[in-house]
Amino acid sequence: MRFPSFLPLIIACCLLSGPLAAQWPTLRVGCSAELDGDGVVGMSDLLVVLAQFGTTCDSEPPEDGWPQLHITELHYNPASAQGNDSEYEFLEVYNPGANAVDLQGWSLTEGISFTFPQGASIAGGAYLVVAAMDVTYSGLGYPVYDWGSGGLHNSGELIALRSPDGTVVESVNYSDNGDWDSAPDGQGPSLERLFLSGDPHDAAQWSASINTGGTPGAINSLWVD
Ligand SMILES: [Ca+2]
Ligand SMILES: [Ca+2]
Ligand SMILES: [Ca+2]
Repeated sequence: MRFPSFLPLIIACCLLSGPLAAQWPTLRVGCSAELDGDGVVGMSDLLVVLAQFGTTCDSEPPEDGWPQLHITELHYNPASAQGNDSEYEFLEVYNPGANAVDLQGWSLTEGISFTFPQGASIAGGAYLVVAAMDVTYSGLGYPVYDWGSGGLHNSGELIALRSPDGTVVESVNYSDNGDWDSAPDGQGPSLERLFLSGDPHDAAQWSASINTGGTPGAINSLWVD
């Protein structure tokens, strides 16, 4: 029979709430185990631990909130002359902050499904690329990750960047019609962000790159911010 790994904790709970509690000396030490705010390390703190048993601790938002990262480029329909979508599609993420951001547990969802692995990070002021095939863009001086299966729809779709607790830090519902520039839809350029203020769902924030294949891992060709 296999006992749960937290069994010793339950036994400790029972002992501390029983006769042993009366004999337990009251010590004044650094109280990192004082979890429920009543000023005493006791049974109620153990219950707090049990209630959160098995959860990971890296999904809590930092005190000043999740850093604002941006989706700055989408190459959703590379031209046939460049190659197949399954080899050349990418999206770009930009960190406008001064500090590096640990990306472990961050994810891209909706249109594609990708979670950044342990050790992933983006430096302050830097770009990274998540691609349909990482080898297409690797070795070019910026971090590249492979999103695995699936791809970016040629007619547009919703893409979301989420922090480790699932908060949508940024999303864009790009398109190839209406007010959206249609040139990125198979004519060669990527779809590039022009500026960061305002709503990323607004077509006015985006334009076709002046470069065939876009500007992966680098500032966008028509950047006006
Ligand atoms: Ca595509
Ligand atoms: Ca294509
Ligand atoms: Ca770029």
